[in-house]
Amino acid sequence: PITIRREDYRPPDWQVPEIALDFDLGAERTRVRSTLEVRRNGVHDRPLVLDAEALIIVGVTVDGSPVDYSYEGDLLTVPLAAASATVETVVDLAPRTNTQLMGLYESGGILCSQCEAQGFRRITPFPDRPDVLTRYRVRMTADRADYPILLSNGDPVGSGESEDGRHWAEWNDPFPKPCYLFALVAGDLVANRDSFVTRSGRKVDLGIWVREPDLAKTDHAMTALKASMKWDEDVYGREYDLAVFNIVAVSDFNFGAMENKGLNVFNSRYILADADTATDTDFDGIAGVVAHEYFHNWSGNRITCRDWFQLSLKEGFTVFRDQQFSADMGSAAVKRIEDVRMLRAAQFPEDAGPLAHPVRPESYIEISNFYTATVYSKGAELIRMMHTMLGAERFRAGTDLYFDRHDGEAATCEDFVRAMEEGGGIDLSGFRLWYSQAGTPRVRAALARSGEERFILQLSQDVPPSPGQPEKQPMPIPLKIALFGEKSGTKLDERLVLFDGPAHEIVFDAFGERPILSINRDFSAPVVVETDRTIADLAFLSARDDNPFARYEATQQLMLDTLLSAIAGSEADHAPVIEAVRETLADPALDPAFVAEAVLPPSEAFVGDHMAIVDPEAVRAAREELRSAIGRALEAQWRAAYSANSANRFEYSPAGKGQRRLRTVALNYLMAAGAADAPALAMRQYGEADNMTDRQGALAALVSSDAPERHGALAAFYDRYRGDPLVLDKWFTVQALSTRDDVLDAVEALASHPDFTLSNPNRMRSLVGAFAANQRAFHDPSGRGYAFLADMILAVDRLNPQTAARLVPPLGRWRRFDPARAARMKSALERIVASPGLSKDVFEQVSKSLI
Ligand code: HT7
Ligand code: ZN
Repeated sequence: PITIRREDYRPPDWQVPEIALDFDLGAERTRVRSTLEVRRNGVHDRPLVLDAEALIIVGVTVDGSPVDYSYEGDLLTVPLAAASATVETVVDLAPRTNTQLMGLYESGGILCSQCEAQGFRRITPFPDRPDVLTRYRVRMTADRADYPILLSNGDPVGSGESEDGRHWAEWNDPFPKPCYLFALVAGDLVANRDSFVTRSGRKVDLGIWVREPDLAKTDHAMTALKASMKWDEDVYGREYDLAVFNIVAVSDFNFGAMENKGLNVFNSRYILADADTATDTDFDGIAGVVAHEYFHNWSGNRITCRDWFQLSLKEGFTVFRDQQFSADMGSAAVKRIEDVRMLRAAQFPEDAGPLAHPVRPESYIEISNFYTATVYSKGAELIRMMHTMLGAERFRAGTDLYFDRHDGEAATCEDFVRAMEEGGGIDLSGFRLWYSQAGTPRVRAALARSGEERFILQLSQDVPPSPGQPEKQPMPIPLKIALFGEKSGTKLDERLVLFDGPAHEIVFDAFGERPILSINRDFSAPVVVETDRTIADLAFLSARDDNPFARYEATQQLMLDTLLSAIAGSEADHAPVIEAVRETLADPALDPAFVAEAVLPPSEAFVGDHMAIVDPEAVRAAREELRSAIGRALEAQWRAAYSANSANRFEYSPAGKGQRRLRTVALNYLMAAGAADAPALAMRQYGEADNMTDRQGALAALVSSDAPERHGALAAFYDRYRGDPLVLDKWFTVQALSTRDDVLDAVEALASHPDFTLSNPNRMRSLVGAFAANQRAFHDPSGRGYAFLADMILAVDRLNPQTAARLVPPLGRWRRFDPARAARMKSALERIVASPGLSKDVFEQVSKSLI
């Protein structure tokens, strides 16, 4: 396969200012007639080369005359002598057999498109690259009974009847866009309709389109959409620009959602919600993804990417924007904790493994493999660091300049940084390194007395090597720090330190008492911090730090240190953790949502990430022992927390969410304590729940236990929800994530369950993706977990290479495990790479994982 390199970028040979698309739609066969106005870009004599993948070419004409074209290796080459021409292509495709879910495909009887990153070439021949901006006019003709609704980008401009029960509709998008933002949907859909009046007084018609039985589950998404539209006006001064904004939900989708201009297409899991079927996490996810896709209208659509190496320009910035939105809509502290937990769970391991790449990658084989936690979440952290260094007002001056200067363009990460420098008044020369250098910096911080009068904070950093980058330069790291007096408990100092060399010292005059260091407050930089703080220091901060994130972090560090020393064979002293949890539970000033986060021990994977060689059994045992000790020591407190947070009426509100979360955390601690009545309590919670959060929480607690009730609860859940695919996904996931010893058997059996299918990405991930995230079960010493995943990857690859490739990273972590496991993981990878007919998606991930 060919490697594409950032340094090889050159502008397109031909621009396409206009396109007229005419679709004769059918699930078995769709005919696409495409009329391109093309214009030579610069002085050259190269032919027009159009990307065209898996298309049946019916005909090609230039200015109305047939032409001698060639179609080889996914490229359609059309000789053109003049500086401009009208090129018409006619092609056929078969949406029903398109299992890749890229291009035009069928999902639950709906015809829908997915073009990012390179799906448009599977619909019609076109220069499929984001720096070709085109105005689209789209006409669709389809059977009226099967496809009564015909949607595309922009505004509807006409519709009518055709012969034989067919009808047509025409849409026009006045904004030039790259072809990855093209969308088409045809189906039997109904809409939740609403409207939004923009700050300049324009009315926008909003529609969320779903299949009729799902209509009642769309109100939350609509509320989130309107809140997003208002928020983007208030916080970034960005107004929506078309008269119509439509969203369509489909069941088969490779990703979360897609920001096509004026016609977002969503994975139904990010639209459909009601109390009976969606958890609070689902509700939050819906609001976040609806906001994310809406915000792309400016950060991505009005200003798009010059090439795919610039992907984080739109994705990092838009993730940052959706994180800010969610923080403003609920608890900012809890949102930050969740975002950091995600970053550490997905991005830190990626940055430390064989697939590590910079936020702006230098090369790729298959761009779909670069929709990664690094490009998205670390990319968002880069924007956040600029926000931290500039402050809200100057950051806004920077984004205003960026939006004004580049509106209507295909821009680069460099353009964004330059706008921040000029608009915000800051020199970011050194900061650019964050875009080009992979790896998570490790910061060491030590605070020591120097003579009678002073304290010195010594900082040092190093950035580990990563593939292709053996030597690293020090990064500019903005660290929010504070010092607290050990005796007085008061804050003695607080500042933002920009630490940009290999080492740095900050001198503080004496305070009359020993200061305790609070560092990387709010997680101001995406780094790993190691300090010389004692257990007592961490306990102090856990109870008294006034920065909620730092307070959470201190408790986590306390738990992590306790777990690591137990794993290392020391006599486990659980007392400081128990006391910290006791204090957190007893603090009336704390919000239950925060408490629920702070009292949970770090995940098994996170603990493993802190070991030289991961020992999944030892991690599981130490963590379960700690949970059980906390459960037993604080049984009375857990009972009290359980009762105090057992509200009996569902309300989706920050307070309601926090109470439900803490309630189930308390239930889990009672289970861990071995309380005799805990399974009955879980069963009662399951039976009496008026919402999915409580029901799923109780089910998960039972499924991980030996309680005989677990079978009944699983069966009841299945019977109740077997007709609801999104809820059935939860049934698979809860079993794949169980902490029981028989998970592997259960997962293998579930893979043959009649409701399991590889062709639906949600269902496949609900079992296989969840299982691969269950550290203890996946890393079963027999290697059966690895063999199972390899079989799944190979089977999925035949249908949907993108989805298959996303399953590879857990196997790629072989260097982190003991030689026996590493050998089995490697041999699973070798078996995959030796398989005939492998996609380039899976090939890239597996071959890079073996190096
Ligand atoms: N911009 C969207 C990316 C996306 C995607 C990428 C690869 C394959 C399928 C896909 N569907 C959507 C999603 C987003 O970040 O908003
Ligand atoms: Zn996005």
